[in-house]
Amino acid sequence: TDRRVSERASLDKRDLRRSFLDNLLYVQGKFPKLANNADYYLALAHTVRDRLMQRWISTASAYTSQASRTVCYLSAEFLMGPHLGNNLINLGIYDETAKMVAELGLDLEDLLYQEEEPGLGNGGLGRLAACFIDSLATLEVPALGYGIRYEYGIFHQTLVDGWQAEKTDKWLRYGNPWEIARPEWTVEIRFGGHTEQYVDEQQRLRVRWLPARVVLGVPHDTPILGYHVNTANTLRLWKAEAAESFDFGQFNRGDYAGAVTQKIVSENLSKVLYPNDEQEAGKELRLQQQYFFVSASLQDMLRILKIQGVPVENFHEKFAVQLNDTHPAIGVAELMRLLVDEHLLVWDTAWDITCKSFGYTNHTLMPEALERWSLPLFQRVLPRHLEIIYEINARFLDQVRLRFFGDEQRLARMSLIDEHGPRYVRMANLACAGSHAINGVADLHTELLKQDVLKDFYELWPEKFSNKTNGVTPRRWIVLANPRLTALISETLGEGWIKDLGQLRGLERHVENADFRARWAKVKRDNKADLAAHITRRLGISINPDSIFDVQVKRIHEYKRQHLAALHIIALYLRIKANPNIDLTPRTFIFGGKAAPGYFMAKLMIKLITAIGDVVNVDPAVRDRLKVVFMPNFSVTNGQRIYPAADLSEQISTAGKEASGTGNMKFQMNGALTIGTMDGANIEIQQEVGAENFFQFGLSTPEVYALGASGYRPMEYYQRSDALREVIDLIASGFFSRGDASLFKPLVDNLLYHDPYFLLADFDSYVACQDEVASVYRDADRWTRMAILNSARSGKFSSDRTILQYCDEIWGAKSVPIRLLT
Ligand code: 26Y
Repeated sequence: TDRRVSERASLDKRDLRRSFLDNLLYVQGKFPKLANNADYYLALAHTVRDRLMQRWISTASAYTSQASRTVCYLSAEFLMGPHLGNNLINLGIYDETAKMVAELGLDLEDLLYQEEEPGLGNGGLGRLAACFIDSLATLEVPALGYGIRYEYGIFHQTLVDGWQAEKTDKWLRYGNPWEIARPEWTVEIRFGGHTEQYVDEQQRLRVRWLPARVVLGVPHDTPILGYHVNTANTLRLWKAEAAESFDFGQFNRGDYAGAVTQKIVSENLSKVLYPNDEQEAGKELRLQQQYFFVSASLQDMLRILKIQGVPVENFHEKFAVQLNDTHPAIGVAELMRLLVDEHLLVWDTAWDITCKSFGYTNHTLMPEALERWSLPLFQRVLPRHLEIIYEINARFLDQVRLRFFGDEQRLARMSLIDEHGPRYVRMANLACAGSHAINGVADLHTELLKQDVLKDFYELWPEKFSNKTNGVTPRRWIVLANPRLTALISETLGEGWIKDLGQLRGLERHVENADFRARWAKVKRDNKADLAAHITRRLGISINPDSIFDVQVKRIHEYKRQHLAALHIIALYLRIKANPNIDLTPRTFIFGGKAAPGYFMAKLMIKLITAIGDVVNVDPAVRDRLKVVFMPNFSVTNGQRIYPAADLSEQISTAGKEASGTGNMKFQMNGALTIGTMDGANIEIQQEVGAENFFQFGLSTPEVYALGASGYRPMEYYQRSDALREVIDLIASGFFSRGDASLFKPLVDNLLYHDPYFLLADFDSYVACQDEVASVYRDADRWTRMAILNSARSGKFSSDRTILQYCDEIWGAKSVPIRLLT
């Protein structure tokens, strides 16, 4: 048996092949003649999984025996993307495996595309969590990601007549080879009911929570392997199940249907990811989801503490618990409940432990995204937590009262309870009060938090605030997504850059080397040809790979201003119509992104883009100088095809609205130039690459604020700019909607009479900047130099850098190298 174990862990090509065929037989129950690509994918996934096990076990064993601090990243979303390719890269067997399957007549890429990606997130926040756990493992930091195992991830987007349509994401349909259920570590999570006071044996007054129902949380673990290290950390996602013992009463009374209904209600908890981002919905099930995974995770930490024989008083020494936005902020009240009600600690000790454990990351400046729960709803779901929040609030406001004597308005603003009108629990205030560290996700964002959204908290506790500019993992976003660029960079610099992205600076020395530039340009050209072929295959649109690939992929939002890009396309179209022989640099506009299903304006923005494409792509007068493509179902998988093929990265949010952006970094690493506003991390990208290598336009944040304060009248911009007026008039006329002038009226009227995101104010500046882009692109060599410098100077935006800062400045966590157990 020893030999079997080592063979199943061996990275040798012959053993890989033997395991692969073995798994096809013993896991899939197929022989090669009958097997399809889905079978081969699963056989390969199991082959790779076998090779993770030894690392995973060795890691778990090392963490159990050592007293090192563990990072617990609490996030309602983990947008992981497919695991197989990433694990092959991190194990260092990608090329070997490609050869091995090729010898069997298979194409590794085809097998990789069989994997249904776990889309357990909406966008930036969920993908950031995924990049962070990759970096934590690569940096060998003990860490657990805690979240929800949604049965349905983010919906699958299709286009029907140019409108978004949603389909459920049945990602678990064919099973999930990457997870292992751990039913032995199931926990109970309580909901509803009421509380009562009692006196314990020591004559102390205590509170007992008598819940109305109990749901089980069953952990499902996925190994997260670091790059070329033995560390395999764990992503632990909770699945909700019915507590059997609870329906038995009903069952025995003959209420079979009632018992089954109870089961369904319980299992609904982890059924579906809410597809809204940046727009608070206040749904009861969502609060239940949040409490469900947070309570399960904190109970799990207490279990681990107990195994290790660490007293609960030392909780904060063992764990650094990070709140990914306010979605898990109920954890502050839950840890207090666990420590005070269940572990019988005195309040002050429990509060000290809680504050030392939690850190809070804010991801938004948009008021409509700040989570709050109506008091009656909160009371109904979490009666004990409401009492605890009242107690936290009373003590907290006492502190504020002393510091800011007589400032009643400040008290009202800082209170954990919003009492203007109907009352709400404010989750950001709870997160701030219960955390020792509060951070934003880019320099500008953190400054705006301090000056605006969290100003009162900053004035009370300036020392708690810091910035942690976001980053993304170069393993997935360069090595896996862009093998051509990876080969070129590694031939030029060696492979050190993959773990130390600052080394990309070494490319600067090659900018003046014409041969290097030619190779660089060829990589981009080949990537563009691949994407063009993909688009033609899937959408039937022919694409010129020598045109500028001008790309905007991200969630659809008014503040992200995809419709500003749409206005620019129409302006170019109008130039062609006015002057058919105009010498225009050919462009392919590529859009992708999902709209929240209930967000009418975002869905109308998608329709506008597809409607423009329907006209421009077929008008013979355009002569292929413009193409507009909306790629359906933007996802991690599709992103991996798109970023490597982009020339121009559109980062055009209204200044002061995008907390950071992370797509901007993925484009930059892959050698795209950015056209962007001075918003989020764009500012830091420009600082790194230099203003001469960045296309900047638009109002700055102070200018946006000033214009808003002075009474912005978008109509004046419409009247003043001929180009803008013609564009708006053409949409309003029904030209893009087969004469139906009413279709885009809500969008047009919103721009003319409100324009809350200042599109019209930024239009002229955007178009002028785009003209500059077109003229620079004509000098291919100049463009390539700029592209190389963009990649060369992207080192700052590795999530490894971000995570090292969190470790040093917030978590106090250190790397623990893992020795393989044999
Ligand atoms: C409350 C609920 C409706 C909600 C659900 C998801 C609210 C917000 C979200 C997601 C927010 C999000 O993805 N924010 C993005 O986080 C990125 C990572 O920090 C930033 O780069 C990006 O600017 C920000 O919009």
